[in-house]
Amino acid sequence: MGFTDARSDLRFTCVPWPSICIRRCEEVGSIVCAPLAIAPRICLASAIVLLVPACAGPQSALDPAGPSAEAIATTWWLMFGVGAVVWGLVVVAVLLALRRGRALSQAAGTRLIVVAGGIVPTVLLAALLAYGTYTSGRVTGRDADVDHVVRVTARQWQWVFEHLDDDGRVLARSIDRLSLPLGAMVEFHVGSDDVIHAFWIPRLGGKIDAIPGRWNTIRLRADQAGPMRGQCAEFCGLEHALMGFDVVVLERAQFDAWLAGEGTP
Ligand SMILES: [Cu+2]
Repeated sequence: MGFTDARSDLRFTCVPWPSICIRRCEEVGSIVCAPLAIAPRICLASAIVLLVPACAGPQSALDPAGPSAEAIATTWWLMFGVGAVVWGLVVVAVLLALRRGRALSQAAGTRLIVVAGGIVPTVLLAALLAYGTYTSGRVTGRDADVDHVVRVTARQWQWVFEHLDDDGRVLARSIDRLSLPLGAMVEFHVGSDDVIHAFWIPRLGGKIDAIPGRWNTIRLRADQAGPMRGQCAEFCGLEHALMGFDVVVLERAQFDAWLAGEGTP
């Protein structure tokens, strides 16, 4: 079932509703032609992808609880917005081209390719690169003053957290449960006993690799005491999916009491 467009000499195949009817197939009435049916399906798939997982929860990078995660989430939404606008413009351009049903002149085609295919993407990507570079300082906490230091050691299949004093002595130690002081910038020294893992608390910031024989550093701050979870973000073996940990954010006095062995988080 279908028809051949007289002007373009293209053969169109007809498919049934539901879809938007851009052109009419005379043989079967109000149905859409196959080349155009893809647009609403992409819309539906995009809506499902956006709505099903939601954007909140103890392990959501889009539910930030600190400055680093805030910078990442803002960048993500900015890129999503720009991508959505570009996608919408491309769909509109395709629909307009199909409705017109005739080719552009050589000069207009060249101009379109240079502007839409060269200048616009270059400007947009350069702007996003500049913004990403500008926010990278916030993401890693590079210039922040440090209030507390935690040594993080990953191993199959555990996270060991050691809270250090100014001389590097261990004040408190916990496994698969990380206690943090509310509103304090914490510097994490991240290493591994065996294979490469990755330390990641999505609500607080980006991930950083835990590499045997090396200590990587990242600074994160928790500004909310809400539920939080961390997860190994590097496939490290068969039990990788179970290599998560709880994050407990305590008021400073509570945290100090816990650190001194007077409380239990
Ligand atoms: Cu791991």
